Amino acid sequence: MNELILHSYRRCPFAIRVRTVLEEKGLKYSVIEEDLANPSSELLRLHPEGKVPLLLHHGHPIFESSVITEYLDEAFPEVSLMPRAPLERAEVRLWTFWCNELFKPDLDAYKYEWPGLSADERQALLARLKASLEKLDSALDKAAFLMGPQITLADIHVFPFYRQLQKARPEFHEQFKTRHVDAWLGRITSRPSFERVMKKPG
Ligand SMILES: N[C@@H](CCC(=O)N[C@@H](CS)C(=O)NCC(=O)O)C(=O)O
Repeated sequence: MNELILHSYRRCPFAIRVRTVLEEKGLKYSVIEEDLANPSSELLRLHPEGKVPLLLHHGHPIFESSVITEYLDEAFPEVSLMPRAPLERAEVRLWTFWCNELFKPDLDAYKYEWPGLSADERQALLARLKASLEKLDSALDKAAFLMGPQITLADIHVFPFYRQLQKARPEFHEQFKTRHVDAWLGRITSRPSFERVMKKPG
């Protein structure tokens, strides 16, 4: 049985998290590229919500992107993507929580709901996004990556969402000043892992 199989979708930011970890660790894996409008019967059977990413390790299903990435980091510790100190490990998870629970919902609203928002809602949304991006920018003013000089799961969990926002709205840079975040994204996307992560299937 193939050791690592990932049900994925190339442009899904959650799946990009997992493929980045697999590539950064230099692991061999195979990808099942899902059609999200018509998911495979295996994905529907093994994931309670029928979503990607879903990892099979020796046939054991693991889902939820940050559960998968932490699992891979523990199962394949040679290249470590988590700090050792408990407080720093908590900080990585706080970045993940911030991204999933606060940043992403605002990004989605900015990308998809903008035309239907009232002037007050737009103002409130822009203020929250600005505060979020300032938080990221000031963390990245101090070091190359969110937790210091080395890439960790904090960066890997957050960057696909910032990249998505940057690509989705061309006027983005007129709204927000994100010099350090842009340099950070460039550092991540110029790593050899990223080209392989975004390679077209087939
Ligand atoms: N919380 C999940 C979110 C995964 C997710 O939303 N995946 C999307 C693609 S980006 C999906 O599979 N959507 C299909 C659906 O909702 O049916 C994770 O972190 O893995």
